[in-house]
Amino acid sequence: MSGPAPGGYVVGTAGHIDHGKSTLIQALTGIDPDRLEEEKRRGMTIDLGFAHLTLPSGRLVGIVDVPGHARFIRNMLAGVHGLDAVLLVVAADEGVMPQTVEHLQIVDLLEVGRGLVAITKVDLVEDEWLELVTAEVAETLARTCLREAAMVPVSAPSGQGLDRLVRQLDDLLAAAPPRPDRGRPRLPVDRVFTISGFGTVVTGTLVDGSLRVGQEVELQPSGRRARIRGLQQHNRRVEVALPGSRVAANLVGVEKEDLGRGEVLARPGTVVATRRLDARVRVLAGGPGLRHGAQVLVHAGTAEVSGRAIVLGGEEIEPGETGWVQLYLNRPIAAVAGDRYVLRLPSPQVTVAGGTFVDVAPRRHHRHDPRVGESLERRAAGEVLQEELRKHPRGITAAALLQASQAGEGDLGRLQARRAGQWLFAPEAWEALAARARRALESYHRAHPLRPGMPREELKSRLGLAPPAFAAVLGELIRDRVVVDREGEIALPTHRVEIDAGAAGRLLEVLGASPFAPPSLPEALRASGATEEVVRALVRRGDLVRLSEDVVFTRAAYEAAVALVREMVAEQGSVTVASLRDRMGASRRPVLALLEHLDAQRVTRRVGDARVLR
Ligand SMILES: Nc1nc2c(ncn2[C@@H]2O[C@H](COP(=O)(O)OP(=O)(O)OP(=O)(O)O)[C@@H](O)[C@H]2O)c(=O)[nH]1
Ligand SMILES: [Mg+2]
Repeated sequence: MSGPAPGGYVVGTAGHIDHGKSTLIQALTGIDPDRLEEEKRRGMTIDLGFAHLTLPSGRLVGIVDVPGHARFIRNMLAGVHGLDAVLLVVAADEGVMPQTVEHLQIVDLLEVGRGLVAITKVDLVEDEWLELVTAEVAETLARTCLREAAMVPVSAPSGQGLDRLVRQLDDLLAAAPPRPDRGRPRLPVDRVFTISGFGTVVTGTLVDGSLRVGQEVELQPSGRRARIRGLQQHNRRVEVALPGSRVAANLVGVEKEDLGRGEVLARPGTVVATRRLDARVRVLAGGPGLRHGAQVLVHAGTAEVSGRAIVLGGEEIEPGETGWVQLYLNRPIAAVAGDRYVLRLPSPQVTVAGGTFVDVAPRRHHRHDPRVGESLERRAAGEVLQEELRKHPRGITAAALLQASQAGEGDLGRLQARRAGQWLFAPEAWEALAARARRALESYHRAHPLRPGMPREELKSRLGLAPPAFAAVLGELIRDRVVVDREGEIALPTHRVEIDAGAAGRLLEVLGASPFAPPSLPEALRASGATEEVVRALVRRGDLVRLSEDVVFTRAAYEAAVALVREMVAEQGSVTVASLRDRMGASRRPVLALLEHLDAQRVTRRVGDARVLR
């Protein structure tokens, strides 16, 4: 059931300078992630590097290789968003060093949660030393979200341990949950370049939704519009890029000079830029703490923006504590609630805290108003509710949702949901449902062009909804004019019954040739080449009137016959099969069918052998 994700996975390296991150990636993938001339000259990674790998299971993994040098930590920070797992690299000869710790802190603040440790350069140390280093790494990991990460000793020159590392990575990713598709794709840009003949290309790790060739997109915070001309994943062209993978998008309508890190490519109008954000913050233990009013560097996605931290409900958040802050930025960033971020202090340059944005469009708060913290708590709980809602693509009742997420009734107010009766749907789930209904009806109309629509029961099973949910959903879909109700069946608003004019014309001609004594329906069908389906459609359109299984009149003949019956009843008081047959010059069969039909229509009433008008 849980095969590799179709879109792929993204893994990032982490670790101190010179510990062998890039060498390991090259040994694993055959791709040198150090692509800059300066990197080659200086023998170190300066900016993010990229490679990719197919694991034994078939999993496609995009790799982001980060620099270890403390001076390039901002580049590292641009590479760690949206990772499925982190590959922490610690050199056996040096052990845990400052950026081992700092990278780990960052990974921990971003809650990457899944990781693997490569102890590199084992060819340079004795076994006892390796044991000491392994113990030291385990102790360092113990206080972080990577406490359960496996450690694999490797050596790049000899290839020792590489197979095991690859297998461990495969196992690790097998346990990774599928990336959520929230119907709101975002690609925080981490690289921009031009390819002659193609123009501007941006790359990044795609989250929250998929992108498609031909789509109109918007870049935020700049607000520039562009169109996707082409997409690539791991150097292969794709029509659709799925969330949770490395993506290169070739854009029409923007220049390289207009773009850079911090821009987020998204569908127009789906992501806004903001300078004020409310956030839950965790301050690192052993650091300086976070004072009210502190100047900070905010790293989120691939953006880095300076601003001020307004501590809510106190003067300082102490090392090791959590609290609430309002971040007021010098420039807007494109973020959504639920995004993770890291705070650094500009001088001395140190990673101090991180957490989750809870509100990306907040007001200014009274710092000491206790209600602010409470309302943020509730908002954060709303996120929990939203998360829970996303797990139910076929809808969930409000009561069940509250129970599943342990939230209160009041939290429903902030929930972004589509309501259908008692049922709630995440906006993207609703969109998907409407799209499924549209697709099902499109193909139904194609297969049955003469039917007014699809029976409700069939649509219900196509949508896979529980009966009470279906009734509510259908009501909403009709209200939205996604679908319409045609004589109790469900159709697309654009569906018109298009009767095969040739066959229909011939049928009307055959039946109209002797209007009161038409051939039986099977004969008429044979003579005209029309089908039962055409008959039903002509009856629905009013061109034919069906009197019995095998007697069908044209509308004109029917109306004339009814007029004749009325006239005869007016003249003679009643009408019999025999008298009507004589006047119509028809055989008994159609006349009988006509009178029985008129009885059933409650136009006439039978009295003995005769009929009178009702
Ligand atoms: N003996 C030995 N040397 C290694 C091994 N792995 C890497 N090296 C050497 O260590 C040095 C640094 O390796 P890099 O891969 O550039 O290290 P890095 O972690 O990418 O460094 P930054 O990107 O600058 O943080 C290079 O000279 C490598 O050849 C190993 O397993 N054994
Ligand atoms: Mg490197």
